Amino acid sequence: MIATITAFETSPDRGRGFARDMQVRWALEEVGQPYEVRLVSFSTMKQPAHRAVHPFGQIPTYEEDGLTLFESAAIVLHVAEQNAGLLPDSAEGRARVIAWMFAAGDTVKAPIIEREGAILTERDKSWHAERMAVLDTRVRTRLGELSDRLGRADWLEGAFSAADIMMVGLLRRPAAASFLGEFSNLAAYVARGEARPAFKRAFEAQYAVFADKQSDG
Ligand code: GTB
Repeated sequence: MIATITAFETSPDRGRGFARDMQVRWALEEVGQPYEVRLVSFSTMKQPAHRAVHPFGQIPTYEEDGLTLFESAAIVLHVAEQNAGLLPDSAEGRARVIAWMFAAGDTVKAPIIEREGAILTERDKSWHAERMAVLDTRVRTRLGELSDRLGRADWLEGAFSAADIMMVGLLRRPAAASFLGEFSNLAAYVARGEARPAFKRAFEAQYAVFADKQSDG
């Protein structure tokens, strides 16, 4: 049975691939696993049928042979476990890749999401500039630490892995990407990810959803 994932019918990112179905699409493209996409509206996501698959009424989800999953990192890990190419052979290597996937979803993501939220919801506050300076420092510190660890390596843990899908996906978000000019190895790391044929296929597929909507008028 072909896996079905869900994605935004109308993504607020206008086809820039910032929504989390992008990481799932990328993983599926990397391993060559065919998949179908069910596009959902914001209201459909909140309906009981979708909530049965995703308790929080969000995308992406993954359905295959009676298995239903939510959370992009969990889906990417499942795809990586079912197919060769996104996890190292050794148990130690796999554990380290999974640690990096957690880092992308937690330690590195936290200051980036906080900054993103402040830009979206606190612009009109009298203390906005002061708070942004604090949040900018937090993002810079975390990206600096990531940059130090990556050093001159191409990927986080040896060969390209599921960890790189999650980390590059995070670093592409505007609240992080606007700092990449200060960290040349991270900028090159993101560019290396985006240059992969599987990334390009995934990007084009999600962009086509936006482009189709535009041509519908
Ligand atoms: N931790 C979950 C995961 O990784 O799967 C997070 C899932 C999530 O945040 N889903 C979002 C969603 O469904 C879409 S990706 N939101 C609708 C809702 O909650 O009602 C987050 C996202 C959305 C939009 C942009 N953008 O426009 O730039 C970027 C990222």
